[in-house]
Amino acid sequence: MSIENMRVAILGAGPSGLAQLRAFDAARRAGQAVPKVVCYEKQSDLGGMWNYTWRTGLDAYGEPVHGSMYRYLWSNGPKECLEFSDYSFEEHFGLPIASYPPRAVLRDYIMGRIEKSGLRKQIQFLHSVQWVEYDENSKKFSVTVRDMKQDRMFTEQFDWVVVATGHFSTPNVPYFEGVENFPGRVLHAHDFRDACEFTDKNVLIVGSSYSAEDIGTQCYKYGAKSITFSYRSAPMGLKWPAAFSEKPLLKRVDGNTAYFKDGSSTEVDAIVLCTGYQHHFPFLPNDLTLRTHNRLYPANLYKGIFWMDNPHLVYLGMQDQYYTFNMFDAQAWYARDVILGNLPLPNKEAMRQDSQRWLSKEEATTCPEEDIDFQAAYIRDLLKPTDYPNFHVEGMATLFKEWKHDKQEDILGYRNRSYRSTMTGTMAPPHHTPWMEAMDDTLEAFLAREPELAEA
Ligand code: FAD
Ligand code: NA7
Repeated sequence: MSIENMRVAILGAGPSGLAQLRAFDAARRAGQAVPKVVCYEKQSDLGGMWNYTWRTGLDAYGEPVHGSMYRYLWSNGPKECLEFSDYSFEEHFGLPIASYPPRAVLRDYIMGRIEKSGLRKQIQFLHSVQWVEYDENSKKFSVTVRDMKQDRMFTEQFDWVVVATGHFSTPNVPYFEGVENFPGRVLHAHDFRDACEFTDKNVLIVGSSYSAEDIGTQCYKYGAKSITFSYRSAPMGLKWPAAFSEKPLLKRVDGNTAYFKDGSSTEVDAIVLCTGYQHHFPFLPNDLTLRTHNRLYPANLYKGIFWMDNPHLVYLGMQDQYYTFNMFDAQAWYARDVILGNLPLPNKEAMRQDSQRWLSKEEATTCPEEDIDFQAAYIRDLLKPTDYPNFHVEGMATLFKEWKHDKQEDILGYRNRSYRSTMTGTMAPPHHTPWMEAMDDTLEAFLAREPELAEA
């Protein structure tokens, strides 16, 4: 079949799906023949997780709400570590900006690259993918989609399917004894929207990873009285101010009292379960479904991308993430080149062996610094054979390590730091307002040159 007659479905228009659209567009601009690409997105706009919604539970059309982001969310890593290699922050904003932007600023950046390329028209918004099936005889996928506005189903055939539906949307919600009688609010991080709800409250946060740390510090910033973290495996061990404490795993709840594994207890007004997310693909049959926990190298994916039992099914962005936007680009460029026939796919045994080598390496890492180096090596491996503009992956790894160190030193102040872009060489200017005092998370407030005035 000629490339032009081939059809590719991209499921999801978040950073991963958009990377795939951009990768095909770059090939087209370079004069290569490209397949017909259709992207189905269940939200009304592009941007994926970076779109804020006030909704929780189901959306206006009865589909599960994708968004897990909340008001006042600021990047939890330096923007210099997620910069696109083919579209720098300076190109987008026309001037250097501080290293830790709020959500709206990063969303604007993601969208800017797509709007500039005119790729929006390839996305069918308010279209939710319901089912994907593969037919061995025709070698085609049938993708069944719900047009949410019309409430109508239709099915189309594709030669390749790219799953880019994210994996931080379906909450993992453990049960704790007595929680059904807890008199205050109990929610998962997926449904957390506004820290102001917890002003003057004693908040218990279960979990010890990114969501726990960020929702805990955010509640404190907006006036929570105390934050108690409860960990399953290990405490975060950061230098917490007096209002914070770390406890072992929650054992049970009785009234407002939370009891922990070490026998201690504390009174709390609200419980936020920051207990992670599930990889969840309700639109895929058993034999095409990726089943994994949140890890740097999910099993059964060649190059972390191709479903080994049927490599015409591509998964993007399914890894646990230090690197984000530019890793998705590296994956999308690699997938594109395989789809275009520029890169060969080896036989199944060779794919299995390659995957096994990476899995063994991942299992041998012993600390976050080694995890960062592992993900850098993975990205380098993807970049080598493609024409994605080369970038200083290892330089970014150094920035990630600095970031880890900065957080260790000052969990409430690390967002005031500046880093140098490995893309443009520009040192980020300091932000006009320290993070703990920056209450306005709008793009306008962030880009303003004036410090934010503290409320009288
Ligand atoms: P997503 O952004 O989740 O996009 C997936 C898209 O698929 C969505 O648009 C969704 O609507 C769509 N979709 C899902 N199911 C269907 C379906 N059945 N049919 C059609 N469309 C569907 N990363 C950072 O780099 N820095 C940060 O500071 C940061 N903070 C984060 C904070 C939170 C609270 C969360 C949850 C994540 C954060 N991340 C952060 C990680 C973030 O997930 C990635 O940056 C990025 O959004 C992942 O892109 P993605 O395209 O793979 O998935
Ligand atoms: P992560 O990074 O996957 O972390 C999940 C956390 O939840 C981690 O601390 C787990 O503990 C904990 N967990 C999971 N199950 C349980 C149970 N049953 N009991 C107690 N604790 C549990 O998810 P996050 O939401 O923090 O981060 C995901 C993304 O959102 C990330 O990109 C951020 O930027 C925002 P463990 O350490 O495994 O024992």
